[in-house]
Parts: sequence; structure tokens; C-alpha cells
Amino acid sequence: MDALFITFEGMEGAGKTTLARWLSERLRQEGIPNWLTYEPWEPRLRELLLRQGDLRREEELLLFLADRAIHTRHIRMALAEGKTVICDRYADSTLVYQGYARGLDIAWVRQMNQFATGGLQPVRTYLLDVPVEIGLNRQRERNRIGAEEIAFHERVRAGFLAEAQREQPVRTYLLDVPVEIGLNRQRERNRIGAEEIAFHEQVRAGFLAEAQREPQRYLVLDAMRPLADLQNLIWADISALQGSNLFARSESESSA
Ligand code: Z5A
Repeated sequence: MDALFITFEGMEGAGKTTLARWLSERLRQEGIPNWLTYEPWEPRLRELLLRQGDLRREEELLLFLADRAIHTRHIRMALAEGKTVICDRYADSTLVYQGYARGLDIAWVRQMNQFATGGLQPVRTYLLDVPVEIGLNRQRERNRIGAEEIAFHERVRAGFLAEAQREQPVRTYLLDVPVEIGLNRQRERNRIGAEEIAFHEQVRAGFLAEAQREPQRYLVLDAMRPLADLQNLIWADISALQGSNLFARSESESSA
């Protein structure tokens, strides 16, 4: 099989990470070498982008692009080594989040993406489309225990402190932090995901508009369907792509 560059896109909670992981494992079982990766990629930039509260949208854009430029170099190396690359979010996320949803000029963001990627484009982008409320709910439900009341977390903290006192200093090294601060850190982990519903609606509409613009690259999947159905659809599509011998399009092809 030729090395393919495949991306998963969609709003938060659509199922990108779940399906990207599944695809990587399925390829591995078939003996197909692959690299499962994601964006934002570089740990310090990821931390800055998802946590720092006071970024202007231009600053946010430039940081995502810097991250992509570095990441793309590694993606190209993996492809050159014959590895299929599966990427959880890529350039389309910038177009949609910073362009469609934050309101930066879309044509300009497109050009900036071209600059950061050197023209590398995925051969297939799976767009997992889900109503905004459902995506956000899935996200919240993912951590049922983390979503408990403050009183619950106070009991957890008191329990840890009691245990630490019981065993001190033999076994327990406790990283203690007041409950409110811990929970706030948790919420701030993804500052973009914490935006209003209207923002996420723009994201969803943006992805669908892009999918219409490039129907040969995008495959839109109804992410309300059971995971097993989505896996079957993706696997059938990957098999067809292998048959058609596609490789990640190069600069010259994508700008033609
Ligand atoms: N961002 C940006 O603004 N510009 C850019 O250029 C880039 C990113 C690259 C990255 O966050 C944030 O950065 C993101 C966009 C912005 N912010 N937002 N919003 P991230 O990478 O940390 O998180 P995410 O990309 O939003 O992914 P996610 O929140 O983890 O969602 P997901 O990967 O699509 O969903 P999941 O984790 O696979 O599934 C969520 C839950 O739903 C889980 O419990 C699953 O078991 C369940 N699930 C999944 N599929 C199904 C189906 N089909 N049925 C039922 N349940 C399901």
C-alpha cells in the first residue's frame, strides 16, 4: 500500500480521536505501517494555544501555523518512509476555526495554510458531522466523574490529604491544589472548546462549506451513526483509496 495522508476533522466531540485511533490500530493489524498524530502538535505550542486565555485571533492563527509548519516536516518524513499518516485535525481546522468562526479573512487564511504546509494536502479528509449540542454533550459526558459537584471534589481532596497523613512520609507524595483552582485548570484546558454555541455552529457550517468546495477530498460522515457503521464506511473507503494508488498530493498538484 502506498503511504496515504489522511485527516479527521469536525467539531469537538464528533468522534475524530476515537476513529483515528481505531484506524491506526486496524492498519497495524493489517501490517500497514502508520503514524497516528494530531494538532496542535508541539507540546509547548499546544499548551499555549489551548490554555492561554488572552490570545488575539491573529496571534492564535500564527501559533497554529507555526505548529503546522514544524509538524508538516515530520509528516513528510513519515510519508517518505512509507508510513501512512493519520492526523487528528490539520489545516482545515485553521480555515474553519480561525477563518469561518473567528472571522479572519478566509482567502488569506487559505494562503497562510499553503505557506505553512508547503502545499501538502491530505488525500482524504473524513469530516465527522454532528449537531453541535450532541458533540458538546458527548464531550461533557466523557468525564462523568470530573463533572461532579464541588462538594464531591472537596471530599476527594480531603480523602487524599487524610491518606497522605496516614502514610507520611513513606509512600505518598501528594500534589495538592484547592478544588476550585484544579477544576478551573481543567476547564481552561481547551479554551477554544469552551466558546459559545454560536461559535461551534459556525465551525460546523464552515466544515460543511469546505466539504462542498472539495468533494473529491472530503468524505462527510454522519457522526450520529454507531461507531461500527462509521468504521465500516471508513474501511471501505480506505480500501478503495489503496486501489486507486493515491499518494499525498504535492505542491505542484495542489496548486494546479
Ligand atoms: N483548533 C483550532 O482552533 N485551529 C486549528 O488549526 C487546530 C485546532 C488544529 C483542539 O482541541 C482545539 O484546537 C479544538 C480546535 C482548535 N478546540 N475545540 N473545540 P483538542 O484536539 O484537544 O480536542 P478536539 O479536537 O476538539 O477533540 P475532542 O474534543 O477530543 O473530540 P473528538 O476527538 O472529535 O471526539 P472523541 O474524543 O473521539 O469522542 C468524544 C466522545 O464521544 C467519546 O466519549 C466517544 O466515545 C464518544 N463517541 C464518539 N463517536 C461516537 C459515536 N459515533 N456514537 C456515540 N458516541 C461516540
